[in-house]
Amino acid sequence: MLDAMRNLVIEGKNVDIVSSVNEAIKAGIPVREILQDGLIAAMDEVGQLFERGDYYVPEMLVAARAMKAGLAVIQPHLVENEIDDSGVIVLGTVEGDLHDIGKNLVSVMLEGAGYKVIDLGADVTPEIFASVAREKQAKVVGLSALLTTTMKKMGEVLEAIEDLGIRHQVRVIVGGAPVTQEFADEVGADGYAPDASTAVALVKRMLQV
Ligand code: B12
Repeated sequence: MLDAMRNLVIEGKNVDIVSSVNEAIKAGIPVREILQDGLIAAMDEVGQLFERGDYYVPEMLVAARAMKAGLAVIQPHLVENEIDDSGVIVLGTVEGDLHDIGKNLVSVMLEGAGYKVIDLGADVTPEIFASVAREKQAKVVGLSALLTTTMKKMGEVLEAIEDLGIRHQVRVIVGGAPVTQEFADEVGADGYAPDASTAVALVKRMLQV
């Protein structure tokens, strides 16, 4: 069933994927498994097809659309808790980067864990991150980047936050496929997580202290 689901994403079947995910839920496959071994695994394969030159940007785009359609089906199942007022989280993909699937997943999982998330979308400038963080008194700012060229923007967001004088009030966490703990340390971020579930655990730890 998960094999078939992966193929539907890879082929960009954004209508059939909805019934496939619904069937998997009905069959009792845990939603985390559908997410990890179905939808996310499919995007990894799409990335490999692109690297080999078998897929181009249009094919990646239709696959992304199918992934989003599947994600929308499982989204309500990921929400577990009441909204927690312990802190606003501002989230976005950095300037120049249009990849938003991973960031959306982090957003869904954080909301699912009960946090209030302000999602700024993709291609967000350092100034916007900083000014919204100040205006909304964010406790955490989460930055996503999928390109090695745009991950450098993360350092600029930290500088913009510093420039507004709010660095001591806000924790900055970073993620996205090319980002590592080492890179997070280099740019002076407060935390890094390799996936959405780890991101939730990281935020929970940060907001407890
Ligand atoms: C789908 C896709 C696209 C779609 C994006 C659609 C969309 N709305 O997102 C489109 C077609 C637009 C696209 C465009 C391009 N893409 Co593209 N794309 C991909 C692809 C296949 C999948 C990305 C994805 O959604 N993965 C699934 C999600 C769930 O994983 P994730 O993003 O890593 O997120 C997880 C973690 O990283 C983490 N996380 C993510 N964000 C955050 C944030 C925080 C705070 C935390 C804590 C954690 C966290 O949690 C997430 C969930 O577990 C990847 C290949 C890959 N395997 O990554 C290439 C890939 C990222 N793209 C690539 C390239 C080259 C491009 C283009 C430059 C192609 C071109 N020639 O035009 C353009 C760039 C456009 C731009 N300016 O951004 C390269 C990047 C290479 C590099 N080293 O920089 C990749 C790696 C493909 C490849 N193998 O070559 N792409």
